[in-house]
Amino acid sequence: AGNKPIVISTWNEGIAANKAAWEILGKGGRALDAVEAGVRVTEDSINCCVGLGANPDRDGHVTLDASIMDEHGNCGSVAFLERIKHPISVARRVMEKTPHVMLVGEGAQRFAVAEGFPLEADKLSADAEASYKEWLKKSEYKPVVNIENTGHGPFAPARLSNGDLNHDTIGMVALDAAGNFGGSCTTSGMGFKMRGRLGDSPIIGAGLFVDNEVGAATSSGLGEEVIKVCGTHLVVELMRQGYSPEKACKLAVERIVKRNKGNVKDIQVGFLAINKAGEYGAFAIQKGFTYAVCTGENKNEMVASKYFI
Ligand code: SD4
Repeated sequence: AGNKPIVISTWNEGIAANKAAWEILGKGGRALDAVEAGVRVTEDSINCCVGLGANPDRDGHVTLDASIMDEHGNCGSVAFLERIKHPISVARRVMEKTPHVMLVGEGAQRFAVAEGFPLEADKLSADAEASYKEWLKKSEYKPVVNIENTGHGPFAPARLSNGDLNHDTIGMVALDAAGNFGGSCTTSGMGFKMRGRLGDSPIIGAGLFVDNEVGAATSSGLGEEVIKVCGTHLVVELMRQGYSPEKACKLAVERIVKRNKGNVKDIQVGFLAINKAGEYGAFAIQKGFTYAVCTGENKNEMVASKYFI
């Protein structure tokens, strides 16, 4: 059944992020404001995969990617952004204050500073420092399935000080009381990536897509695979053809599986989506992808995505 307003977001950190988004949505606020406020919570927390506390690239620097989209089809993104705490808000400024869609690297940082965002120290969090030292021992460049919630392997994120493995790259989509969509996506990308590597998260139509006539979708996982099929644009276009959010996510996953000739046991990609009726759904390649669904102040819970294998 449909819900409105509704906000959904990837992985465990989605719960706290949804809560912040709901403070806006629950009062009749705009989806765009909600999805920005929501993922800022994740950017503020120390975790493996979002914000300045996250894992660095293989040269030891944290480089951040983010994108945002509103109900008018406006979008903004930043990529390869260093030393700025809230890339999602910089992405929004790119959308609202420049004639451009994307700013990257040094130019994105310069724009952020000119807009009043503080330039933070180039310093790893204690957790990231420990993970980086561990990674340097072998320096393997190999994607690990569901790294966000397993905590194992060469990309293993360090545990939080409270012992939780509660970390995430976050994508969030929302439908507000007025029936408008907004979406956001923010990440440090893949831990120990090559310097300069961008994933799907800052690419409109890959990590995030919103079309106010149809719905909104976001993704998590191995960004290269999502980019190759224009993943979230595909999900939204499938919903336009009449498929439910879950079915649209499933068909997009199957496209990736097919492109890889079925050899996907080492790849994780998950999509989630909402349609205009407020129905939501998700689908992933592998078991283990989870997302948070919030439809009320006390209705905010984790859901396990269906999966291909
Ligand atoms: C990327 N899609 O940079 C991101 C990483 C991610 O959960 O979503 N991890 O490829």
